Amino acid sequence: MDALIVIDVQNDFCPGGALAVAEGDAIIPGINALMAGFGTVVLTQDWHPADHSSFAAQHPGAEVFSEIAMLYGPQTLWPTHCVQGTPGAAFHPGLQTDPAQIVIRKGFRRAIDSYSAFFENDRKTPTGLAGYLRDRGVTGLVMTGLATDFCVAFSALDARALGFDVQLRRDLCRAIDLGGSLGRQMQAMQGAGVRLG
Ligand code: VGL
Ligand code: ZN
Repeated sequence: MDALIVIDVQNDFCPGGALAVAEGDAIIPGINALMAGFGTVVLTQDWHPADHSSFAAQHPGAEVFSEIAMLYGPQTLWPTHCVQGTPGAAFHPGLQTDPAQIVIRKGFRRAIDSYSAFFENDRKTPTGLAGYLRDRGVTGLVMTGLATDFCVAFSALDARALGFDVQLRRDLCRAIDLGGSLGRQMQAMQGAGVRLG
């Protein structure tokens, strides 16, 4: 059985938002149209405390989009985005949320970011989504959402490592593309056996 995974279709990742992805909202009608065909629909929601350590503003003198070393590895510093309970963290109003059975929130611990729907950025703290999917008999995932080269790619790569069949709907994703990140992550996903469609 297949599940539809919809990554971070939130106001802050859409045009006008704090970390806007170009055309981020263009994928919404296509994602909505897919939902009815899946018995399991999962939404993820980037959900940071206001002082989250991935925000450049928490590191005096640090530039937005620069990279720093955290205890768990390199971390890109982002504009303040998706702060818990703010309009920017809400799902885009155009996204259908009623068909989703579960919302996975991630990035809620101040000291650690979480791009993937499966593991935090230490690559080992699980969100619980793998167990949820396995318990429901899900073996294949169709991946959509924002951003292709960060949260979607990390989720797709972790899903492959966990043994799921993964299809990336490139037409239903949009990228940030920071310093060649989109090309690198597309290569990584192809190498890991993510199917592009
Ligand atoms: C994301 C950067 C920071 C994403 C989330 O959803 O791809 N990117 N937080
Ligand atoms: Zn974030």
